[in-house]
Amino acid sequence: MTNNKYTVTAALPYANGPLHLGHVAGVYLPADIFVRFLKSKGHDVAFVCGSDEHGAAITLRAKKEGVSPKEIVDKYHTVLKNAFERFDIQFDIFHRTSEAIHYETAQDFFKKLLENDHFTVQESEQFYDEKFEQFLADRYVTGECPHCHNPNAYGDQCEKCGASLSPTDLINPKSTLSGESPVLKSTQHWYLPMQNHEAWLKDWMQKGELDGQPHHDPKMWRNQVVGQCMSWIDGGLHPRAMTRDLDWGVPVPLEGADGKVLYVWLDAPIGYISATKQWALDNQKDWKEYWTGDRKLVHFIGKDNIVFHTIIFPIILKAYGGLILPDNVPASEFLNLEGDKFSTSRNWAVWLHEYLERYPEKVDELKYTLTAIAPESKDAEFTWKEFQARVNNELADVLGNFINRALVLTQKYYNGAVPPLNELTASDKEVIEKIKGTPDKVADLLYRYKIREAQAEVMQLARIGNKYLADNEPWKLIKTDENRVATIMHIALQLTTNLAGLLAPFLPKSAQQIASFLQIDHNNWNRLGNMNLLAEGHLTSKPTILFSKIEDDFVEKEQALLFANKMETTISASQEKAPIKDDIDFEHFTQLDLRLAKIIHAEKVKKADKLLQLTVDTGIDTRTIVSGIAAHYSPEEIVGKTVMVLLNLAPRKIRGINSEGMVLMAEDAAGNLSFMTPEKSFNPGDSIR
Ligand code: B3M
Ligand code: ZN
Repeated sequence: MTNNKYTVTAALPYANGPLHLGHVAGVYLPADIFVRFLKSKGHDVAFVCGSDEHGAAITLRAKKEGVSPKEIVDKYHTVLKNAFERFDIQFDIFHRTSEAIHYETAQDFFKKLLENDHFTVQESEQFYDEKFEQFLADRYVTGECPHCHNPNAYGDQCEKCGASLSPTDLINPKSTLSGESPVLKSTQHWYLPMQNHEAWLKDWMQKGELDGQPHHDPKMWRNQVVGQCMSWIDGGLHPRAMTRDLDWGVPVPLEGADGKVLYVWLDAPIGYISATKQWALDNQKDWKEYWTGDRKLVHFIGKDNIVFHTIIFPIILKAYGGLILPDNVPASEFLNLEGDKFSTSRNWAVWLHEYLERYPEKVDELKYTLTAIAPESKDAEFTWKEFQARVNNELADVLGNFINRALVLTQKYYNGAVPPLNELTASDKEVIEKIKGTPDKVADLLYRYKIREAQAEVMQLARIGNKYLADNEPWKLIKTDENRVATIMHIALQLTTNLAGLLAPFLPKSAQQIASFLQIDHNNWNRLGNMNLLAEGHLTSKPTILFSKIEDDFVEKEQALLFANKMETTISASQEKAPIKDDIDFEHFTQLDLRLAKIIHAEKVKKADKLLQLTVDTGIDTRTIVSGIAAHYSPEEIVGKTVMVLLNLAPRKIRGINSEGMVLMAEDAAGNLSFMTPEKSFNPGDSIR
């Protein structure tokens, strides 16, 4: 066994809403399993997490709810903390980045990096809302996407075509604060020149070396993590602003920097360190032991946080000096739900706290299912049918059935006492070999962050136990060969005891129940793989049923709830119309040349899954228009349609195609699009007024 020391972090959830199963399956559950295993192996481990309480995600939620950011983070920090506790995720500390110790730590990082010339100062033009007298972070600017013309694109990204944007790319940008057009104003920020770190980052990521010394085994990293990180590096790293003009966040600790705060992705990862500091204070430890020396640092995150944990934070840690860099960043892919992506805005989610309110007694059932389908290397799908199958066919029919039989028969034949082990058959020896070999196999998988496979190996041992009893039928043999039954039951009980220890990281509550049936302490991994965990004569107690089956009406109820929530959200969203834009005068309107046109050809735009290239007959000419409707229409089905177009929109290059005009579409609350087609058979070139 390695005696490595570990500091394990789990991505700090934004304190702007509850957790859904996708968050749990991808980050918090695998991290908790890994840490429980390490502690059971006797490793020195610190497991830190906490609420991420700054950034636009928080202030936008506060604005939406008409309360202060502080009220938002106080509310959701409590919701998050309670949900983790009830789901039995055992952080050593669940801290929060609005605490003073975090401000001090983050400001210390900023000052030290500044003093050591790791920042450059740059003036830049940034959108400013004159009514609110506030600079606008990217998410505070919305406008029309220049690529797909989505009218509600954000300043950093268009959620419809996926394009990453800068606020100045938007057509007709608006401030989300006042709804008015923002002005560009010069502002000063401190930038991290990431390009200066490309060389060592490449060696670190590709060779596992740091400053010419071996640091970690790059083969242990998940391909998608290295791939995403290297594509960023190969694409060329650029200076990145590490401060923002916001009134909510860690203030920049400099004279004359009023109104400026640290960029949330500078401050949040430092939250892992401030959480460790607080935990060390609470437990009379030295926090530096957990961030220096030969300790392994492991960050459990979702894939949308990879570059922050493999490029930006490592640069900050290295620039600060004397601190360890991640030994591994096991990032997960995404979990989808019943055929669609989890979506907070469409309320397409199973919220953890709501599940726990409905089924407080089914924590391990959910843990088992989410681990069994975990999106470790590719996106995965949660369905209530899958949940029912995993619980009924595996937990109840295999694991629960085996444990129950082993203990009930021991009560029945031996009043609970462990019988002697007599002469062994070949099949006995095979089972004993499996008992001896499984713990190391599971441990090796866990050390390599293959948590889903590790759980499957444990379940395989339960399957072997179940089959062993079914094949040997001690309930029949007991009438004719008591010696043989004693051996069978002895082996079954040793297998049960090994299972209790093996299950402990994955299904802690169930493992504890099994241990209480056996009257043993099960949390010591290094004792596993033995046939002497229970002495002959040791008294076990009467078992209870571990897992009750999930009936069909459970599945139907949950599915109905999901669709009802979505419908409710869609309806309420449809009632929430976008605010009417500012008045324009008549001559402005007359400048718009709106006509009917016929689509005479359509084709997909290469490498742009949202765009179609249309050829339209305008009655005056034939021209090309690029339109963001590929997710809604196929090229074949729209040729011949008469549609509304804006002819005199200045031509724009979109993905290298010269687009002359815009096809006008209606869009509903759920984001569906429809052409505006005349109800009479008008012709191309006919005007619209
Ligand atoms: N708050 C989670 C997210 O991007 C983000 C993680 C911070 S870890 C330092 O959803
Ligand atoms: Zn777009």
